[in-house]
Amino acid sequence: AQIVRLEDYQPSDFLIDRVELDVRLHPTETRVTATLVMRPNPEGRSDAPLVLDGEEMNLKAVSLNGRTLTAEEFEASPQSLTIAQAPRQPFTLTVETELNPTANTKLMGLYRSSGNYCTQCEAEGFRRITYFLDRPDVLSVYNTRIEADRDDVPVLLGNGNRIESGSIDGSDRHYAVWHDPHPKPSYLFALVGGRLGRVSKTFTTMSGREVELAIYVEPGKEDRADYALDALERSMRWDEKIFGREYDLDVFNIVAVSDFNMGAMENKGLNIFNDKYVLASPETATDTDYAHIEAIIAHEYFHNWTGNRVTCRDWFQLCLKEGLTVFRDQEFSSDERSRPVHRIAEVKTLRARQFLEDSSPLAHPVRPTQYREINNFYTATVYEKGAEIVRMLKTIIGDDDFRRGMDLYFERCDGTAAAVEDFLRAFADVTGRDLSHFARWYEQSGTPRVKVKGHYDPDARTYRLDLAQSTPPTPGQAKKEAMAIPVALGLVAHDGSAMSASCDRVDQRGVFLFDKPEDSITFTGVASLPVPSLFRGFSAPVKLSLDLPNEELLVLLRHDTDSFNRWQAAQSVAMRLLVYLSTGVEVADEDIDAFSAALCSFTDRNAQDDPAFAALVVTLPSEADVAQEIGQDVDPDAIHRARSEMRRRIGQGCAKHLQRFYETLTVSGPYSPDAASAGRRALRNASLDLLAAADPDTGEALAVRQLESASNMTDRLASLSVLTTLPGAVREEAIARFGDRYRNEPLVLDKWFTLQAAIPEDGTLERVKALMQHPAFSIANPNRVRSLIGSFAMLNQVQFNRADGAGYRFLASIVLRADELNPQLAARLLTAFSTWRMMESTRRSHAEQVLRSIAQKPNLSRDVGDIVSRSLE
Ligand code: HT7
Ligand code: ZN
Repeated sequence: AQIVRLEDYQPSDFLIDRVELDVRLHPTETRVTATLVMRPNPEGRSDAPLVLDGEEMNLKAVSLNGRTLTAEEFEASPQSLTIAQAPRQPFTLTVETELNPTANTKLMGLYRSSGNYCTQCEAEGFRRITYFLDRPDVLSVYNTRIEADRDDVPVLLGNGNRIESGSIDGSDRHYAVWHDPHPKPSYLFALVGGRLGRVSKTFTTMSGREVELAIYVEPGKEDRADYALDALERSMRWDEKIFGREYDLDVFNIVAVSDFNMGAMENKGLNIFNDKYVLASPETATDTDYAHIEAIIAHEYFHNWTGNRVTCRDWFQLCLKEGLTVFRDQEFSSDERSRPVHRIAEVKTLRARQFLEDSSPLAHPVRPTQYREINNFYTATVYEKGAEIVRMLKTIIGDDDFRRGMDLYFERCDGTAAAVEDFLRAFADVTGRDLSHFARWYEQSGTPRVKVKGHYDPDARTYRLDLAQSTPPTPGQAKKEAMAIPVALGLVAHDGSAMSASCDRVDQRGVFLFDKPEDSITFTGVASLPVPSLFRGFSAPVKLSLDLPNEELLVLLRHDTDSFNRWQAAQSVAMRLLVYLSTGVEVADEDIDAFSAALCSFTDRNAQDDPAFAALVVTLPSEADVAQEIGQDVDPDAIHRARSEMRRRIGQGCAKHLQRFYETLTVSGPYSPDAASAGRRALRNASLDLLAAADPDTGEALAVRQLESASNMTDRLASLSVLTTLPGAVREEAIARFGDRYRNEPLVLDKWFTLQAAIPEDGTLERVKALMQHPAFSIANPNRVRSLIGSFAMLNQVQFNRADGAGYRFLASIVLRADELNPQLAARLLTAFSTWRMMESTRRSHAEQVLRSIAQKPNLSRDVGDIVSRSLE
């Protein structure tokens, strides 16, 4: 397959200033007439033919400046439309095509979901609607006329503002015309037609303009959109306050659909969402669901400035909009909720997904330099590591300069398709700093390792830190350079008393910029042996190796002023014990008891004031985290046994405290998803989990009682989750009753699929196969496939990685089936194999065999072909 390279970027030879789109919706024969007002690009080649992109296009007619072209004047295939002798002056090209939205199972372009029509154009879906210059640096003003049957499709939505609507005389059809005044790339185009319920409210912007906010959902589910609508309003207010960004149209519409490849899409003025990230009620959604809805509503809204007003020059610049927008949504959630708790959640995800990717055959830079299939680059690296780069920039230059740099970036780049260089230039210009070394974060893949050793000199009262950095080789990058790493740090006295140490290499914000392979810094005025607290707030996406003994880590857990590092200290001790237990290194009982005792007293001190934080501290690293830490010859069964044993020991050691939390942290009154109530539920349910690990009979009784009496999905699902760890008739009965109770709630059944797919027992593969026959399951629906099959492959370490290879063979069979319908979905499932090289040899050879057998299949999609070949490299 053809490889697209960053170094080959050329401006488009033609531009499209205006697009008039006439779409006549029909289930199988939708007619699209595109009238494109075009001109040669002064920056393009002067003798180039006009080549428009297409995919599965069915051309009906083409005319130039009103004259129908003869067959000799153009060349058309399903993939392209070429006019060799295009005019050298402005011209109008009119192209008519026909599509079949019902047969579109790829969910790219125009397709149907539950009978409604919707579109998904990012990255290259617009070419499935009409022939076009389908690239993000071609910006056009769109007018869209949508026509459909009035009874079947009463709601017609497009980008921008609605300027006209009406009936078509003498027929049962109606139409609406939408005008979007903001020039945009084709990937931000959207339309929706369907039978939909609506909730709305008016928002007054900071300059006093009134904007109508509306969310469209399946009729009857309107009340489940209230929280999303509220989150939208809060996001708009926050972007005004924090970044000075105001909304720029008269309406902002969101539509929830049940078949969607990703979370949501930021189409200008018409966001389309996976319904999972809109619909919420206490009966159907957990606290985590509410938090995700809030974050994704904010994320898509924030794209209005970071992505839409300033868009990307080419798809290599994807992090310019995605990394920056993730950073913005993280900041929003931190301001709306608890900043330390949110930071820990971000880092957990980053490590679980991005660090894993960075150490796998699929590792790539935040700004990749080549791709075969762009859909495979919507990755944790582009999104989450991309956000970490923006955060590091802010850490290095400080809050005020960061805001000044953002303002300059918006001022300079508004209405343009920009590159990462434009972004960095704004910050270099406002600060006078040279950011060329920092820019390496966009180019170099792999997670840097920072090794640190501390040396205390009691006579000189100095403390020296020796630092060394290195980054392991990744595909295509054998040799690595040193990175510019901001290290936020401090020293902690063993008894927690304040330390008045100072170091001239550390700035007034407590940050040392470590930008050489090796360096040393010395603190003076250090009265006693300190414990170093490094990478406070996780100031850089690196792996730290600093061999502090457990007792010193527990000093940090007790006394560090940095919340993130308090949590990190507990995780580091837990990880050390889990790795030892998993790999046969002897662990003294006293070490586990000391850790357990430290956890008891820590949670005891924090349970009432900050239960959400305490819940994170008592939660052990996952089995996948431990596998990643071990890194080679991984035996998932040994890790599972080790983690179960640790949970049991901590549950026993802390039983009294846990029981007390369980009894006292109840939340009274009607359910509210606010962070304080969610925090109480989180610690209470974490306590239940550990109590059940320590004493299955008591745990089972408590969980059954909670399942029956719970007044919200958070508590109900948590108790069912605990029961899934306790094999037997009670569990099976509980699973069956839950499935029956929610048989008409697909989003709840997704949770039910996930819990069962994650059961770490031998029967799970058969259970998953049986659940594929459940009436609610469909291989064509991404949410169902991800919750059942994706969870099995990504969450169930022991069963996916079965020693007999059956888990791998099963996933391969599903990937091949899914690939025929929806290649994007299939390719994402296949990334579960990215850990195969770290497994022990039997599993490794099963995985390799399965990957090779997939690679040999004829007619693989480009998406799956790309992932399988990179996984084997
Ligand atoms: N910008 C959006 C990406 C997206 C997408 C990409 C490929 C295929 C389908 C897709 N749906 C949405 C979502 C976002 O990050 O905001
Ligand atoms: Zn995004």
